[in-house]
Amino acid sequence: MSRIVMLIDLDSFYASVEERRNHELKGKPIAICMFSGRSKNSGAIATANYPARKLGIHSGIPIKKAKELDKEGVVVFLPADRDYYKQVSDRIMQIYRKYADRFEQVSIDEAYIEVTKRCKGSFEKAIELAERIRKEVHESEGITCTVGIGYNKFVAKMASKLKKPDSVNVVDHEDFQKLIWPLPVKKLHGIGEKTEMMLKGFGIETIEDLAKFNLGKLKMALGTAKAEQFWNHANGIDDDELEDEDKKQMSKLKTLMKDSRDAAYIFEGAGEFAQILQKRLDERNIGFKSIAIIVVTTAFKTKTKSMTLSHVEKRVENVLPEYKKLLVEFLKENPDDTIRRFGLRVGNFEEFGEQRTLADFGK
Ligand code: DCP
Ligand code: MG
Repeated sequence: MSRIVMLIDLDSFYASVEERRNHELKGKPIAICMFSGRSKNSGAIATANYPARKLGIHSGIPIKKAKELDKEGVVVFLPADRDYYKQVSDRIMQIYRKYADRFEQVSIDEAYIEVTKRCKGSFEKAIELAERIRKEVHESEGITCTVGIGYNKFVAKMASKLKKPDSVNVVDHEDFQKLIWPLPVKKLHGIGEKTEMMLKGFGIETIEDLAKFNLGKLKMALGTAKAEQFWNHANGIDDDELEDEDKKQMSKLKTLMKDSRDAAYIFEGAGEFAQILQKRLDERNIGFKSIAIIVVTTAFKTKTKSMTLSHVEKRVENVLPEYKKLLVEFLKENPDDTIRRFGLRVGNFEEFGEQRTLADFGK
């Protein structure tokens, strides 16, 4: 039975919500602005709907530049209303949860759901389910989404990227080489400009070139962790599981490329986990008072080692040394365990909200 994972990404999310909230906006080009408050037009575009994207307006560009691109003055510029978008997002995530064996929210408008059991390993059933979810989201919130379906998280993500907006796209085992291999290597999720240049230096132009490239050489250029990740992905391999999280704690785990007791090796992915957790904490505007490492041993036993902090911490990267200490102590205390999966957890949350100090507002 094949594993089946979906990545569901809402289309031009903030802009779609605004369009739905105010029917007069329907069909017009819309850009959502994150004003910095320094001067009238300072800040960046959070997102733009597809008609505005045709004019070259997209997330990340300065508001000033977006207004220059809007030569005919047809674009509607709106301030971002994140609290409202968050409420819509929370309701939509509840819809996904109903159908998921496992659920992992990645951002305000993106989530993975594992549906292997629910769809009994059938991609046809998964397509039906995806259409049902899309219908429910559209009926209840009036917005569209794109569902990528694959046999792991990476393939699902690629499937969604290939067919935005408003659609369902499947990449199954047979399709992978046909659909993914011909793409330029920069289309591989996670590859930025620098890595792309480096890969081009090796003559790697397509994802197929990367998949067939010598892994040893790649490791020397990119470091072991990155090289293995990109090379595996190029070959359609990804055994990352969905991290279900409840309201009280959240974690990020990954299977190591090889089982190990070497603390430095095991800890290599920790910086990336910290960034992922930080994004989730920031979205909920919460800090944490306890941290833990989670390990799954070669014998598939899950064990944790935790500690309570003396204060509410906002930034996961600040406590990376504490996580490392927990790992070193764990290895000392468990001399017979070899580690297969490793991850970080944060918990014991406190909301910021009104508790912000005056200093926070002065920034
Ligand atoms: N966002 C932001 N700043 C960015 C990128 C995104 O504030 N630099 C916000 C606005 C988006 C939302 O996050 O609506 C989701 O991001 P996506 O990358 O999924 O972009 P969209 O949903 O807007 O568009 P797409 O249809 O490409 O998914
Ligand atoms: Mg989106």
